[in-house]
Parts: sequence; structure tokens; C-alpha cells
Amino acid sequence: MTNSYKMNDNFLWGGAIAAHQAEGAWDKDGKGVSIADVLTAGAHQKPREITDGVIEGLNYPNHHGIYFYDTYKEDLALMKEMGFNSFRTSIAWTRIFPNGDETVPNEAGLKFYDDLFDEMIKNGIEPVVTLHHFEMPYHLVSEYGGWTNRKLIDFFEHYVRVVFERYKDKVKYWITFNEISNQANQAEPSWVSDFLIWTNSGLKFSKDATVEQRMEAMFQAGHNELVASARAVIIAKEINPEMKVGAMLNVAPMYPATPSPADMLALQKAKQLRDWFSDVHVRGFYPNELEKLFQRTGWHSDTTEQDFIDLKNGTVDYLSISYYASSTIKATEGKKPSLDDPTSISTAENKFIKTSDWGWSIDPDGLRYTLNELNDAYPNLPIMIVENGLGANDELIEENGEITIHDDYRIDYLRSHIKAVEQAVAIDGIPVIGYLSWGPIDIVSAGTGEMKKRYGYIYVDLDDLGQGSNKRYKKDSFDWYKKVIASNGEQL
Ligand code: BGP
Repeated sequence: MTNSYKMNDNFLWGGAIAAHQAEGAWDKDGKGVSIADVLTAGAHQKPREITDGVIEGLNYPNHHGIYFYDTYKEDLALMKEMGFNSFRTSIAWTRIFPNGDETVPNEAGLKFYDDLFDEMIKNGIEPVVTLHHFEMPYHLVSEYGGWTNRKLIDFFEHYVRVVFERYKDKVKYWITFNEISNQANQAEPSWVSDFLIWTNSGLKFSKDATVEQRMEAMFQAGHNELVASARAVIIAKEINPEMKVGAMLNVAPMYPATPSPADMLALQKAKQLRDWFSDVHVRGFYPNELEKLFQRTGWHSDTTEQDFIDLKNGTVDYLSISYYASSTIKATEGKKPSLDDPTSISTAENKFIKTSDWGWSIDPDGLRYTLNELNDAYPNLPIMIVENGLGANDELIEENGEITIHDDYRIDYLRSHIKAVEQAVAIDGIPVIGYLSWGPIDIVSAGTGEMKKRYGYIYVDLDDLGQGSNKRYKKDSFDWYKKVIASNGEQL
């Protein structure tokens, strides 16, 4: 039995980045401060700090990224050399509306993305564009309190209308909110849950905020974002019905720690707590268990009749997903698993799965499993994988006068995950329309702000302080992926 399959002719192969992790030029040509611009550098076990504004003298890695704002032509030429027919990036909202609440857009920002998309199209590369990828205007936090404020729905709608009008003939695939469900579990206040709800919604809690307060804020912000996403779908159809607008979720499969009924119930609650986002995006209404939860708790109360009409009319055209890892769920000792008390759900180790140097599980079978689960939940909805990859500390070496990087561990990781995708397509019949790996060129890590957590087929000579030649070097995986694409997935 073969273990690789040819994908269909219009399958999208490529890679993905985000503006705030690559562009740099954080304050150039009228760009405003984003919530990513106030994240200091961290490390594997050292949280990034969210500062009040930009503080002189601190290290903000997103300020320089990999200078993509200036090097994009050179970088896209390398993507073309690998045979990419698609490339995902985000529009930095603050290049278009520096503060987010203006009415007149910043022409220099619009022009940059015109040039960027033109360069992609010139290279035969289909743009896949994220509207909100952890980089909302900082002013919408400091002035309006972030996404719990309904005003942000209107600001987002205005931003979306402007960019859809501007790029309606250049961009077909759009994505609204990157990994919108990251923020779902606010049970365990920690730097992780703080980071996730900051990057999703621009929310920052005081140290004495209760779990109930955090959960109420999360549900309110999530509702406003889902309404904003639905309005974007509706607007897209008005402007150019050919445009496809997708949701974007980080879909780690969840396994029970044991087959005990308590752990199975905890698993079900954990999935319900996360998957209500995709349910609303795809079906256009809230699942029953959440309606009941809101009746009991009064959480997420600031809604209008029109919201639910918009949600119904603004369901997404496809699902885009990131896939990095899986998680294992158990019932918290002495607690009955319940959505009302998310501390009743805990995570556990999984001795069957290896992890990366940054502690992320390596589970290719979980990707095939997840694709089947998504198709069961949302039958025949097209799925685009827009993030998958291995963060590793690659070593630059000189061999026979050549600079090279031997990243066979990355080739192994990607080969096993692409195989899982191909089996899901060829054997399970899942409608996967594309595979775009994360960070095809090394960029700044979101979680740690490091450069040394590298994902790319292309090495960028910058260190965690942003020092280095900024030169690009091909890793061994560059030619490997080029062959994968040239064979449309057959040659792994
Ligand atoms: C996802 C984000 C990406 C990217 C990726 C890798 O959560 O959508 O922006 O950063 O994770 O994570 P990291 O960069 O922390 O290794």
C-alpha cells in the first residue's frame, strides 16, 4: 500500500507567515502601534511581557521581524523557486488604520499591500490573507478596552470594507480571526492564558480577576469577534461573490487521559468549550450547551437581535486550520466536569507522544484524526491547512565553502504530517484544498518572540536580539519541499 498520494490539480501548496512576525517596519509609513508591538522578547520558559505602550530600551522582536517589509520581493522569489502556488500572510490593521477608529485609511499602508499582492500574483502565487492575526491596533485596547467593546465590531467592519474594495480583484481567499478559539479556556490564569486572550482580543486582566470574570469577558469578546467575522462574510459577497472567507482555528485533537467516564466527560466539556467558535462560524448559531450555560450564568449578555441574524447569514465558505500538537484531557480531582467551572477540566501528559524542543507534541496521526472529526462536524466544508511545522533551533554550518543547514528532523516532521493529510484526502475523502506550512522562512516566534525557534525552509541570519546579516540561506528542506510540490504530493 503506497503511503503517499498525488493531490488534485488545483491543490494549494505553499507557506504562511503573519505581518507582525515578519514585516518589521513597525512604525514606518504611517503604521500605528499594534498589540504585537508591545510584546517584549521571551523564551521557552520565560514569558513575553505585555508593556503599557512601547517602552524605550526594551527588546521588542516584532519591531524588526525579518525586515520582510523591505525584502518581500527577494523572499517571494525564493517561494516561487520552491514552486509555491499560494502564500498566506496578514494585513496589519495598523498600516491601514493606525489607531483603528479613523474613517480615512492610510494610503501608504494600502499601497504596500497592493505592491505585495501584485508581487505574489506576478510569481504565480495565490494570496491567502488574514485580516486579524494577533496585531489589532493598541489604541483600540487603551481607548476602548479591546474586543469586549461592541464598538470594535463597527471599526473592524469599516477596515474590512476598505480592504475588500481595494483588493477585490487580487485576493480570493480571506481569513478573518487567526486561531480565534485560543482564548477559550481562561480557567487557569497563567501567562499562557493571559497571552492568548491578549493576542486574540486585546484583553488584559488585573491579578485579582476571578475565573468567572475572565470567562465572561472571553465569551463577550468571542461573540463580538464572531459577529464581526459574519459581517465580513456578508460584505465580501456584496463586493465580489468570488471571494471566499474562512474561519481559522487551532485544532489540536484532544485525547482522554483514561477511558474513565469522568475523563470522557471532561474531554467532551473541553471540546465544547473550544469548538463553539467553529460551530458558530460554520453553522451560524450557538450550540445548545452554550445557550444553557449563558442562561445559568448570564455570561456574554451584550448582544442584539441583529447579531443573530448576521451570524446566520455570515457563515464561512471554508475552514482554515493550524495544526501543531495534540492535548490530553482529564477530570480535575474531586470535581465534576462542567462548563460552568472550567477548572473542573485539566490536561495530562501523554506517554505515547514525543515532544519538540519547545515541548509541543509531535502527532501526525492526530492531524488525520482531526481532519476526519472536522468533516464529521461540518460535512464537506472545504478545509485549508494554513499552519503546520516544527520549531527547532537549526544550526548554520559551513561545508566546502558553502553555508548549509541540515534539517532532516524538519523533513521527517513535515513528511509525516503531509502523509497524514494525503491519507485523509485519498482514503477518508476529506475535502482538504491546500497545505501551507507555517513559517516557510524563519520569522519571529509568536509565543516566545525568539528567532531561534525556526520553522523555515529558508534560514534567516538574525538572532533573538535582531542582530545578524539578515541574509537568507536554503536549508536541506528547501529542495525537499520543492520536490513535494513538483510531484503534487507524490514524492515525499
Ligand atoms: C500559531 C500562530 C502563528 C505562529 C504559530 C507558531 O499560534 O497562529 O502566528 O506563531 O502558532 O507558534 P510559535 O511562533 O509560538 O512557535
